[in-house]
Amino acid sequence: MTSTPDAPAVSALSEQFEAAFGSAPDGVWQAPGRVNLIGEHTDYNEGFVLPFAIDKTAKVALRLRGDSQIRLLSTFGAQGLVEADAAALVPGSAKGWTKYPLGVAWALQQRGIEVPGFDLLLDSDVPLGAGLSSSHAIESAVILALNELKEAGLRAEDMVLETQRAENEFVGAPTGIMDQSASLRGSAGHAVFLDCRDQSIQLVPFDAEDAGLVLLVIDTKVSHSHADGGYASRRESCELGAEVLGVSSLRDVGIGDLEEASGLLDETTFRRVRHVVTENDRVLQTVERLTSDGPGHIGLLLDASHASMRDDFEISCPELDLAVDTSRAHGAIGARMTGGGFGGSAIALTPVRHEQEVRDAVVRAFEAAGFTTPDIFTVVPAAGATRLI
Ligand code: GAF
Repeated sequence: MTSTPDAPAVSALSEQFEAAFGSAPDGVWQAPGRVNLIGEHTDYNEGFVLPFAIDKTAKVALRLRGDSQIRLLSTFGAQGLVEADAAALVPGSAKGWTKYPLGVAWALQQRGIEVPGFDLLLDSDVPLGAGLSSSHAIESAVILALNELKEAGLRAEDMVLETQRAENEFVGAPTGIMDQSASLRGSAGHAVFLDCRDQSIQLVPFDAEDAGLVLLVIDTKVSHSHADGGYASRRESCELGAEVLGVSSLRDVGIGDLEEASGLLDETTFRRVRHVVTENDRVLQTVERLTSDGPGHIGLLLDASHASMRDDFEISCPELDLAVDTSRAHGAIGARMTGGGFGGSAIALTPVRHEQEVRDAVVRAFEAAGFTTPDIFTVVPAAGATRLI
């Protein structure tokens, strides 16, 4: 299924840009958020991931300027008009959503691409802080726009690395390459099976509807940030594990090596390593099952992935566990937290006939636990980043 760009909304954004900045944008670009079906915290270990682009997007109307002034505005307006100087961008200096376009401009400059000032208006329906990668949706739309307008000739793989540089060095979040790969390289109706070692991809058909299923996203409303310590400390544990085991990355550790690894690593590091090693294997199994049998046959792998993140990697939280357990108890065939963890969203692969029951049960369970009411919606694999006008 394709998400058809909403033409009136795109013209409205263009008109709003003109009203704010005095003339029409050079164009409007759109990039989606993502859910990850499976393969968590494997990307920065050169492993495997299986995310897909979702039918929720960030749109940017953008026009290059003849000077070095950058002016940034959003339709949700929390920060008002933010100004910066393209010739003096400093990592760590920006705030809120403006970190992402400024980070991309800075990263391109580090690559030797001259980025002048620009005016930018952002509109986005990717929920913020929900673990659906609203930040990479903005970065992907902006890098696509600047790459095109500057005729920089970057390939998708290069744009993936430059948005990673923006996140790692400008924003200060030590994230990998999964989210922007899904956003930039996603395809309607498909999950993106990505080998993070060489960025090769295989598009794997994922049609839940055809299998009588829906993929529910349960946004727990527990907001998280990858610039907080939890994500970084997991990454450090993986690096330590690889160093002690004498490999360049945990990609080179197989399930058969785990027994020996348990004697070499401290208990916590071993559990972190075990998560990554078994998660890589689950991604491969999921791809195999999707290809041979379809989405109705991956439920147990999703469940096992969640258990591994909860118990070995320790990145779940009570709200995510409750969303997963309640979904399973009310008919979902598999459920797991998705994304970096410590909050954000869970996904629940649910037979259509149980969809309402799962939705109601999760809302009731959150109420009974005294948690904030979650947002629950369905997603389908949608197209990757593109220019709209
Ligand atoms: C976040 C990061 F941005 C990704 O790179 C990835 O590590 C993910 O957490 C965990 O799988 O979304």
